[in-house]
Amino acid sequence: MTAPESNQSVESLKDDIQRHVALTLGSDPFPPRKERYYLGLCYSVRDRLLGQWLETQRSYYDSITKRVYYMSLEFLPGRFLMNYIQALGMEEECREAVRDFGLDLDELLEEEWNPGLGNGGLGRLASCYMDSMATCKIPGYGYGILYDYGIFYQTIVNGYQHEGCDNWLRQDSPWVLRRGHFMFLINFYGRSEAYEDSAGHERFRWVDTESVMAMACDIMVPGHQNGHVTNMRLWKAISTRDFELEHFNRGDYIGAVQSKVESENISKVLYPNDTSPRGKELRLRQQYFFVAATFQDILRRFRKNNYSSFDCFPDQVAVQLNDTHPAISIAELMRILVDDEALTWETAWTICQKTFSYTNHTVLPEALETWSVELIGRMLPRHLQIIFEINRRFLDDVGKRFPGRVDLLRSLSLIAEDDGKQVRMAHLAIIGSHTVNGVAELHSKILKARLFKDFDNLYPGKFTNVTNGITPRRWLMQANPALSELIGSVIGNEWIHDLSHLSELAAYADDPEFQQRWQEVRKRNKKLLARYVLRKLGVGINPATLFDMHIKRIHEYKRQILNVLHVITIYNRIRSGSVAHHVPRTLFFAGKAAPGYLQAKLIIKLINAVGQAVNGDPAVGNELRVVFLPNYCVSQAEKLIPAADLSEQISTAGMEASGTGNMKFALNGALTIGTLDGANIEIREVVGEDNFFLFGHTEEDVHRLHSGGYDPVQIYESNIELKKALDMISTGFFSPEAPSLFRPIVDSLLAHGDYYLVLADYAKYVAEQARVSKCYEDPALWTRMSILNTANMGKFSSDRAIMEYARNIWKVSPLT
Ligand code: GL7
Repeated sequence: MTAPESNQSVESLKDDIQRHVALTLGSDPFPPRKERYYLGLCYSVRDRLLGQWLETQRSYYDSITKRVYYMSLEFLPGRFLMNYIQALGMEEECREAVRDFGLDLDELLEEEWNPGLGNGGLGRLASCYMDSMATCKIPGYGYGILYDYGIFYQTIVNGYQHEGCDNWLRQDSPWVLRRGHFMFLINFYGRSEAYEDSAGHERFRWVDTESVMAMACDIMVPGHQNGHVTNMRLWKAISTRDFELEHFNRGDYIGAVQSKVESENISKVLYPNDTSPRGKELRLRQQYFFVAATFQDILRRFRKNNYSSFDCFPDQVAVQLNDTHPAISIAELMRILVDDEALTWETAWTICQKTFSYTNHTVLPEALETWSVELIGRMLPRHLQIIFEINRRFLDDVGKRFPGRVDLLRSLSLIAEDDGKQVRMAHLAIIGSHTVNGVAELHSKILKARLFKDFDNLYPGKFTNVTNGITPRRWLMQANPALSELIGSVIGNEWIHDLSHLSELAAYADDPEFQQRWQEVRKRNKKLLARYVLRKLGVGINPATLFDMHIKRIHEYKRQILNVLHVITIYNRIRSGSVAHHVPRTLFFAGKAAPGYLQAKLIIKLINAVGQAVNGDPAVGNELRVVFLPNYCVSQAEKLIPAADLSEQISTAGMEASGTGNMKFALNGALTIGTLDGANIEIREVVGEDNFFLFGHTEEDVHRLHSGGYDPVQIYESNIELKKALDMISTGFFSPEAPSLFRPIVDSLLAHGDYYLVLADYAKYVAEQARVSKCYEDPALWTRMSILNTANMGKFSSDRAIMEYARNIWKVSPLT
């Protein structure tokens, strides 16, 4: 169902916008003001989707269909307004309606704040998957937390990252529908009490708990022009009245208010690490809060269908654990089934294993979540008991199958003993799920061959791969309207629903006229970006230069440092007059560093310091520019990516699980310089070796070098350009006011063994960058490569990924 014709007319839109300005906002519609009309438009668009949303939700009930619960502590949906407008197919009408009021739609769109409810790739992936679930009509929901404060707002002050509050709900979002009547009680702390039931069996109950309420807040996620609207349900913590009353009765008003505030802290703020924040009590509270609320909602729906037995639960419910953040779900479902529903342990466990599947998103050891036994025991005493019992039965079983293998028991156990007793959440997720997947072929291979090798031996077939994907609606259609239009003009618009159609572009790769149009679009995008940079930073950049982009979280494994070393090398070559094949470049960096990750923050300062030196040096002129764009977020990515010539995907091989920025760039016609890591490998496979700039050690090399024998100092000593660049950093060339400021960076590379193998890959990287410049000097060649990148990206649609999950893991079919 699409919106009725009458709803879609420009006149009806205009009426609605003014009605909302007057009657919803209580504001005078005259003269038309941007902020007011922006909201008026939001409400008018929302009205047009609500009917579809209600109908979609009703259709789930009517068809008694199996549903997917995508549980994720992070979502990065980006701005909603244009996404909703395009889903309704009403872009032209909206443009015209606001134009008639003397306003510009693109300007209104800029009014919207980005909901920063995630850290990076993992959260953005969840949002791409929501979009694809809606577009592919897979019945399901997203579940998460409505944080009052999202990822911090980054500013750059004197080259340093500063973190500000991201109070995105300050002005109430028109997209968040608060459901005051959907409230669930969530318990914490207390103790587990044994008792005998009427049949004389020992049972347990969780008593003397403290509680908080979870209130449902819904956000619509529309499919693309298909009338299907999926729901994203985010929980907000609300203090319980009982809790308050206790204090009020004691006459302690301030205490009552304080305890209310404290309990509501649960949904206050997103943890800003891009790996997991370890050992933080509030973080575990967030995890359990959202898990417990979600399961009450799942059971409410299950019961509504009047099932006679829980045996059919897995036929109705598929739960996808997005990383281990929701893994406590496994203990929670066991608690519900065993304690509340009085099922036997064996039956409950079978149901669990048939219900859950788990996606792993990282192999970095520091990101694998563990919680101390002490903390879980205190906050979730019954769950700890259940985890111990799961572990006891599991290890019993392993012991029987592999007698005498104490080493195996130790490596597989849910409990790590080395560092105080810790619960390994990944092990719980693996044991409690029927399927575990990695997010790119290499990553899934590493899970099986290294990280979870013993589990793979134990459960052959449990581990699989689903390569990540991105939604073409946001990352091509919305972000790059000019390129979308050009593509549409030659191959039609079916790619919006089925990205494999892009392959039809390959036939035009050498067509001079099409090449010219392709270049014109790219030039236009670069000009738009240059204007944006000028507006934001007051820095002028030249759109005729090669736009080279490294935009993602700042992390040592992503090797922004390697890029900086290349920049310094080019800078030195320019200064010394030896610039073979140098093509003028503008380097774009953007990304946030976790506030507690000092080395990453120092890298930001270094990028800015190098930028200052390079940009201010008259010897450099237009040849080289470095800009750091503050506060990287989804809408900034939408501006940057369509203007990129070169995409930097240069992580140490084996460390980037997949990457999804790499896909967004290639889809928009940027060429990639990258290592054989994550999804780069698969991108290179489809776009062709000739259309990809490859360098660097392989994952196996990295593994070997880490096992011994790697000597970065020797590389430093033997490479003059590298030595010079590093010496400049360590002796204060870029920080004359504090010459040793950047020493920790150089120390990590020389004194501390260069774990991320920056020096090992430097020479090959610089050489490959020279090849980039050489190709760029041949516009016909470059354009051909660019077209072929876009043409071959069909595989990386999140629609393909979602259909793989649906078919192979969730066993659900699209609604017809
Ligand atoms: C990540 C991976 O680092 C990234 O490579 C991957 O593309 C993404 C989605 O699968 O997941 N894992 C992770 O913890 N974060 C990621 O972005 C924050």
